[in-house]
Amino acid sequence: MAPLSSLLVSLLAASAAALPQDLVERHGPGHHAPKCKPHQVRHRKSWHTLSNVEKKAYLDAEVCLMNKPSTLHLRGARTIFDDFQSAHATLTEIVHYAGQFLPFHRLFVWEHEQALRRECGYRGAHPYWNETQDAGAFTTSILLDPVYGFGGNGVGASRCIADGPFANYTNALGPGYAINDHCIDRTIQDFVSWAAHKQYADRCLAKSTWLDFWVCVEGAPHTAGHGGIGSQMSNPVSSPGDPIFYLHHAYLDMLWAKWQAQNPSVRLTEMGGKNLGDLATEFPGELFPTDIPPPPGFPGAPAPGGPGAPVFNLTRPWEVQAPAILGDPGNTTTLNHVLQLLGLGPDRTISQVMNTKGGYLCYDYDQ
Ligand SMILES: *[C@@H]1O[C@H](CO)[C@@H](O)[C@H](O)[C@H]1NC(C)=O
Ligand SMILES: *[C@@H]1O[C@H](CO)[C@@H](O)[C@H](O)[C@H]1NC(C)=O
Ligand SMILES: *[C@@H]1O[C@H](CO)[C@@H](O)[C@H](O)[C@H]1NC(C)=O
Ligand SMILES: *[C@@H]1O[C@H](CO)[C@@H](O)[C@H](O)[C@H]1NC(C)=O
Ligand SMILES: [Cu+2]
Repeated sequence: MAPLSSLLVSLLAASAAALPQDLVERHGPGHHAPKCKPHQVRHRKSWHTLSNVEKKAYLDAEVCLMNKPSTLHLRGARTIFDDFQSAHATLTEIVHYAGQFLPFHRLFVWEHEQALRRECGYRGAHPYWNETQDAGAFTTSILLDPVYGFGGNGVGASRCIADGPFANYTNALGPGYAINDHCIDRTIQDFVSWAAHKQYADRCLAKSTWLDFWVCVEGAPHTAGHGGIGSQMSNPVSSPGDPIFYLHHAYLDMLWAKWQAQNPSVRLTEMGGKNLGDLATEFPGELFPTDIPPPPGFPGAPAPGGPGAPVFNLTRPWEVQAPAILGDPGNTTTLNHVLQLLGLGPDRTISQVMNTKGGYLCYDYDQ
């Protein structure tokens, strides 16, 4: 009985063009992916609510990734931590300002969690940084605790971080595409971090379509975390050199999951947007909010090119091959789009990462 009914289900599914997710699951690159069972769902929590023991376990596992030799030998990488940063650099052009922005970073953070667990014995779920709580005041966030956190702001002209578990790490890559030894650096800008305020996150959560939501999130909430921490974190290419990157992107992923949960029957399959990312050009949204003024005491966003505005060299060097667009050849991102990981984990289609507990992925959030 069971084999017959499952055969019927497969036949029905195969003939239904309306079920691309099922087709991709059975024929796509991840058809051997284990299913997520309810008792296996890992619950991701805000960093601010973790116990010191939980914080230490996460930080120790990240230090462990920084001490493990590279397994993929991606461009410039010496450690597994570097492999992640290097993959992000190589893929930068196609995974930002494009429809796959949130899906790619969802999978990227998931594989980071997998690596912490597989390589370093981490047993928890990936935490996220509830940034609304620290908006306008990143400098005093408990995230930057020297013992139970990521260490503080950069100091001196080099902007190297001077305390915390990552103080002595030597990044092999960055800024940008450069292969270049340097410290983990930070230049926290509280006026930029104001864009992490709840009113900007809520504005995104109130959007009714995927296109409006994605563009909104890649604007203010995304910009606030990167620009608010500054230095390496604000570089679109090499930002995963600062481990805060992973808590920032888990936060944006939480916003997406929260938005999806408001209308799952539509939003678990709603995709679209430009298929060809091209960094700073033709982004359909605004990168820093201008419609809600910051409170008194905050000078607002730095003028483009003015003092305080970061300057990046985003020219891809000749030895970094332009990443290909795989799975959906048109101009619009679809559920068939293949999210490339360059070996960090198996490539996945967007349809496979739409639901955080839908099969391949297996986690949820505390909000
Ligand atoms: C996140 O921060 C907001 C304040 O901006 C707070 O209301 C909310 O409870 C926090 N969420 C969690 C899960 O701690
Ligand atoms: C970093 O190096 C300094 C100087 O050698 C040392 O005092 C400090 O304990 C080191 N920190 C870590 C987290 O290894
Ligand atoms: C920017 O990076 C490219 C590729 O690495 C390099 O050829 C170029 O000289 C750099 N430009 C500046 C202004 O540093
Ligand atoms: C895709 O975009 C390119 C460049 O803008 C354009 O020439 C082409 O006609 C578009 N193709 C489709 C199918 O819309
Ligand atoms: Cu990114």
